This record gives sequence, C-alpha cells and structure tokens, in this order.
Amino acid sequence: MDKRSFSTPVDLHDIAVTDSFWRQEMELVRQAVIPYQWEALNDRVEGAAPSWCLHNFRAAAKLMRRKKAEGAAFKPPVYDPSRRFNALPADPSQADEDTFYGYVFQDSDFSKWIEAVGYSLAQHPDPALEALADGAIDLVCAAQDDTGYLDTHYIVNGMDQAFTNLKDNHELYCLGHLVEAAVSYYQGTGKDKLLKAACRFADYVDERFGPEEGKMRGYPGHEITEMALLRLYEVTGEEKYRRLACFFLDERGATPNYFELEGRRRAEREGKPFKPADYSYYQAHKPVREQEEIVGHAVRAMYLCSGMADAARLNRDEALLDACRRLWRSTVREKMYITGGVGGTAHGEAFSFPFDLPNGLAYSESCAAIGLAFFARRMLEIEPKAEYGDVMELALYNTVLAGMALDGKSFFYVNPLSVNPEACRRDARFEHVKPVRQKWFGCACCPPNIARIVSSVGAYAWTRSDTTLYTHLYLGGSVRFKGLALELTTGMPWSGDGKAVVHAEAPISCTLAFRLPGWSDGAQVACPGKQTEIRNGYCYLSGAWREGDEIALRFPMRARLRVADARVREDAGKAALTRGPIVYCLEQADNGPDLHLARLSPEALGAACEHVEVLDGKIGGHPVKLLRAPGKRLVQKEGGALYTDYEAPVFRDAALTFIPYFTWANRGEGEMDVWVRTV
Ligand code: FUB
Ligand code: ZN
Repeated sequence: MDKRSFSTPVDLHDIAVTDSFWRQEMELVRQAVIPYQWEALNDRVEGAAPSWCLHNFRAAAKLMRRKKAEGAAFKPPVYDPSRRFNALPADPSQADEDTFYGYVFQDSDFSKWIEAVGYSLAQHPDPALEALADGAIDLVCAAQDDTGYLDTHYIVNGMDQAFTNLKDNHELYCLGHLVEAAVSYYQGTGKDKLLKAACRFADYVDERFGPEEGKMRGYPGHEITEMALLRLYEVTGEEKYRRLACFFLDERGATPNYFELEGRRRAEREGKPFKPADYSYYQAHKPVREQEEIVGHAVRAMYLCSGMADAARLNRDEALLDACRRLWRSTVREKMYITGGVGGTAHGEAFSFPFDLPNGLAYSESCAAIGLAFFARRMLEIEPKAEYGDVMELALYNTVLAGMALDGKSFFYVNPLSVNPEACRRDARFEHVKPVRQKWFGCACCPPNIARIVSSVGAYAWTRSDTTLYTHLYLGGSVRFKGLALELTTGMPWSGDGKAVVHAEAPISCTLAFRLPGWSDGAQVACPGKQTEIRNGYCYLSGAWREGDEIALRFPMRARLRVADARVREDAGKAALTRGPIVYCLEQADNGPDLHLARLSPEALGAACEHVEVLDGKIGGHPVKLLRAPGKRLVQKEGGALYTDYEAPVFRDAALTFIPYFTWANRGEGEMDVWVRTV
C-alpha cells in the first residue's frame, strides 16, 4: 500500500460547481427536492405514502419531556415485540401522537435529509433553509434519551429491549446515518448541536459494544455505522470511534455468529422456536477479510465495503484492502448492470449469483448504486485507478440520476433495464418494479439518499493529498487546492472536450492528476512544460503552476455499441448503446409499443457506430443528446393462432431513437428497454 497516493475528498467549501448539468441537478435538490422531502417527512404530500419520520421524533420528544417532568415516577414503555410494526392508521390525520409508526429505521430518513442540507449549505448559504434545519435538529435532540441513546423506535416502544435485535432492528444503522448527518451539518454550517448529539449516541454505543469483558460482541445488521464512525474519527480525532468501527468490521461473521446468539436469546425470551437465518444476507456468514464473493443485501454489502475501504486506508491494512479489491472485482466484473446498478434480485433486495442480471426483474436499488459510488470513491482514495472512477461515474450518471424525476418530485427505488407496464400491474413477480416514479415510499430509503449524494457530488469529483489534486469526475466549476484554483470547463456528459485553467497569485509546485475516462479512445490531457506521467489511467502533471496555465482535456466521445459477457444469459444477442458515461435506452414515447420487436442493425452500425446520429433534444425541458440508430422491427403475423409453423422472419426498417437512461419515465408510462436485440 503506497500511502503517498492516499487522498481524501476536497472540502465542499472549496468547490464551486457551475456547469449547466450538475449545477442544475444540485439546484434542483436545493430548490425542489429538499423542500419537497421536508414535506414528505412531515406527511404533508398529498397522495404520497406517509413517512412518519417527524411524527416519530415528535412522539419520542414528548415522551422525553414527560420523563424529565415525572423524574423517578416515570414509567417507561415496555417493548412488545409483536408490535414491531404498529398498524398504520388508514388516514394519517388519525395517527396517535404517542405511537411509533413505520419501519424501524424511519429516523434515518431525517438524517439523510439533514445530511443533504449540510452539503447544500456548504456550497450555497441559505438562511431560511438553515433555520428550518436548525428547528428540525432541535426536535431530534429533544428526542434523545439522557443516556445518549437516540432511536425513536425503541424510545417510544420501550428501551428495555434496545440492542436485542441487531440483525433486523437497525439501531446501529440509525446511529450511522445520524453521524453522517451530524458531520455534514457541522462541516456545512459550523454548528455542532447535532454533532454533539451524535457523539453522545456513539459514546453510549461505545460503552456497550466491544471486545472487552462485559460488553456486547454484536455489530450492525445493516452496515453504514462503520464508515460513519470512521468519518467521525477523522473529524473529531477521537480514537475510540476508530476502534469501535474496526471492532464492528472484524467481529462481523466471527464464530459463534452473534446474530444467531441474539436470535436464540430472543426466541427463549419470547417462548418461540429459534429459526436460523441466512447470514450471508447480512454479509455475516464469515469474517469480512475472508469474503471472496459479494453477496446478500446489496446496499448493506456496498456500505460494508465502503467501511472496509476506509478502515484499510486509515489503518494501512493490506489484508483488508485485498478483501476490498476482491469484493470490488466480484461486484463490477460479475454482478453489475451496464447502468452501474447492483442487486440483481428482488428476493432480499440482493446480489444474485454471478452473471445473473435480469433486466425486467432487476432490483438495482437506487441506494445500492449510491453505495457503489461510495465504495468506488473510497478505493480511489487509496489507489487512484481509472477503473474505480469509471464505475463511480457510471453509477452516478445513470442509476443514481435515474432514481429522481427531472422535476425532483418523484423517485425510483428499483431501477429496471426493461419495463413492460402491464407486467408491473398484473404480474406479482414484477411487484417491486414501478413503471413511473413514485411520490414517496413507506420505506423511503432512496429519495433522501439521492439528495445527499447529488448535493455532495463535488466530493466525488475531487480528492486531494498533500501534494496532488485528483480530478476523478469532470464537473464544470472550480476547486481550490494549496493556494491555487483550478477552473474546469467541460461539456460533460455530452462532450468530452474541455480545459482546466490554473489561477494562482504566486507559482505553486504540486501535481494535478486527471482521470483518463475508460469510455474514451485516445483520451489526452496535456499541458506544455509540465512533467507528465500516466499511471493506472490517471495523467499526472507536475511542476510549478502559474496563473493562466492551461490544461487541455481531450476525451473523444462517440456512440458505442456494447455487448455483455456471454454468461449474462438475458443479454445474449442484444446490444446497448452508450455515449461517454451515459447509457441509453429505447422508450415507447419515441419508438411506439412492443419494443421487444425492435432490432438494432449491427451490420449497418458497425463497431464504430458511424451511422448513429447524435441529436440535440429535450426531455422534460432538459437539453440532452439523443441517439438515432438504424434499426428494424419484426413484422408480426396479425391475430393468428398462438403458435404457427416457422417462417423466415420479416423485418421492416425503423430508425430507433434512444434517450439517456436517466431521463426515462419523465413523459408518462410506457415501455423501456436498455438492451435491444441485434439478431
Ligand atoms: O433497511 C434500510 C434500507 O431500507 C435498505 O438499505 C434498503 O434496501 C431498504 O430495505
Ligand atoms: Zn433505497
């Protein structure tokens, strides 16, 4: 491990994103998504599934007020496991103000929202938004128990059973999200009220978990706590948070299995038979350092890998880094969709077996693609290799952005690569697939997760070490590093050409490193007079930088016809069109129904796609590049018998119009396909 190549994200205060693409996405989050989600968290969006998130904090805060007022006379609620999911009132206005509703992890939706607010405020001060967030933080802090414990599910239902079901009940996950939120808000605003609350909860957990005699040897049933505690360690310098995170990582999957132990204890207490679970769903089937294949719930797996990568970097832990590399390879070489989505099966929202990547039945949860971007960035922080940057870019531009409507007011949880709306409506196997984005979800993990990653996209674009500024993603804007400002002008994601101009009052010696995108043949980064070295798909330019130094970025971008490995059964005989980092798809709105009859004409296209036209278009008012490719349609026999004798197929010419995958389903309901038959 060469720690000279280690880097960490550039502080968002030092970044200004100004290009027309990402600036617009970030402004959408700031002006539309954050306010909309605040309404959703307060159950005020008509026709949307209630969140209960703020309701639960209010119920917990009320209970805490009562606890303080009554002192020793206070009788805490006693947990009833059969009420883990309290029946939801048909009409939210009929909700009981003292009852917890929704999933056990509803608190995390607030945390993701506040995290997005923190990132946004770092780059765009907004006193009204900050005042709203401060008020929300006051409420959340009022819900905290005086021990530091802060999880409304148990506070309201009975803390006597706190930490008795780590496998499923998400308290440590909620801690993780709270920490991420608190750090972001602290970094964005300088305010530490939430940070103090998060530290108190983390301290409470630290006092109860660990290898020491008398402490619990458990770990999160849903990872995130690990990377969050490591971030808290980096911000506070408190060694205990690093120790706790590493304990959680290394204890996972140890024998005896903790989830089994706690499950047996619970069964005994409740007088029920013990049912073992499949611990690979939780990545707890064996110690993380021994894991070879990425398995189980996809978001959990990606968050785990992200925590492992953070620990590998902070502890210079070669063995852990090797495990990260293995799991990375297993993910991107065998289990990732061409859209950068992961999680091939709805069964457990999980990774399936290698090369099982169904298009229509895909799960590809928005959160899982976000987790893949987290993992990729952390690997880049350790060893800058273009492969990580390529995957991070792919996930962000395609599955992550597809998760949010162009107006920011509806969301996908599941991101299929093929949709037949009738199947979604009538076939229970497709129940998880929605043909249009939803206003909200009972389990709304994805929408605020998209908000937090989009508003912090700058931290994925640039990382820095003492000597080097790395540009991983090409966002237009500027970034400050060691007394210089690097101003990037790009046409991404529609054009690969751009430039970077240095602004510096005095000469500064350092290295500027730029990713050479894998989608570009003959990518070039050049600056006359600077020492140039290409390593692992990055171009390193070193020397004394002066005001006006200009770096030419030339990343030829062309439409590409892509095919999948033959082991991906669903994609055999099919191809997908991509251009730069953007994956394209066919939509009914442009191509009519029955997309399964469409054929790309590879003989006309050729490998170089010279016959694909690149057109300027608009989807939902947003300027995009469309692709028009020569194609055909299979002419079907009309209204005949279900089965007839074979006859040579007849095709008619039909040009095919492709739109960027992230823009699909912004013009109403219809069929969609990423993979199109070529034979
Ligand atoms: O369990 C918390 C979140 O809810 C997961 O990350 C998502 O997959 C959804 O199940
Ligand atoms: Zn999600």
